[in-house]
Amino acid sequence: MKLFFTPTSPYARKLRVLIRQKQLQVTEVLVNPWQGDKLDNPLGKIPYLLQENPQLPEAAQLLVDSRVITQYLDQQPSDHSLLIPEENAMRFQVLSIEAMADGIADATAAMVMAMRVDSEFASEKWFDWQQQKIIKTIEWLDHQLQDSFWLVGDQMTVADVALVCALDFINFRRPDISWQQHGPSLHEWFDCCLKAKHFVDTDPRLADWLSDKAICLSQIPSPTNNQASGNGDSESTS
Ligand SMILES: N[C@@H](CCC(=O)N[C@@H](CS)C(=O)NCC(=O)O)C(=O)O
Repeated sequence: MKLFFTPTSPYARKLRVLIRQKQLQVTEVLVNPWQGDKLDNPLGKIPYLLQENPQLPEAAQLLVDSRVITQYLDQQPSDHSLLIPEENAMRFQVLSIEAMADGIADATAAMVMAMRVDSEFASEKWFDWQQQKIIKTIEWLDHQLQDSFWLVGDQMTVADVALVCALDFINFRRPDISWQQHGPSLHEWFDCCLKAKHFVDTDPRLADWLSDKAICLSQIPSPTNNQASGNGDSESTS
């Protein structure tokens, strides 16, 4: 299996934490959609996963969107417990919180993008609208932490992983958004979670270091990838 990612993407980080947590055998391939790397995902987005299972038709080997990929990875054989519970009520609660966390990352990425392009769409009102999505979701999630350390149930799930990645993405790209004021319990919880090894190892601030270490798309011999170039992340919005 190969996961195609950029080190600054909160969606990819969620998957990379999950891979480490479950000790799955996945090759992480560093790509840069903004610098012309040719991607298998027709949407031109990362992360995406290639299963490399010769028993499957080629089209079925490609998995796109991190929320599809979390479910796929969680179902892979592992000695570690599931990060998406099987019981329906908890399962959908976890998936819903994962979607909220990704929504926080979407709103943050949209603001980063808007600041980089000259867009009349990106008025002050539009920025406020994006920030309100983030703040209201954080306030809502802050209430979820009242009874237990984890967001759902009594062990870590994809909901926790996704939210830590999304909140750290705000800190990384929009540190001026003081989300901590709107989620004091979440703030304390976040600081504690962030110290865990898998989050430290996937810190987007390590991107420069990582680009030397990770496998680059341009180094993989494949006829479909022969136009690949570069691995920097200077243009990335994520
Ligand atoms: N919903 C998608 C979002 C993925 C996404 O937006 N990825 C960004 C990087 S963080 C991307 O590839 N952007 C390039 C583009 O949109 O062209 C997921 O969860 O995988």
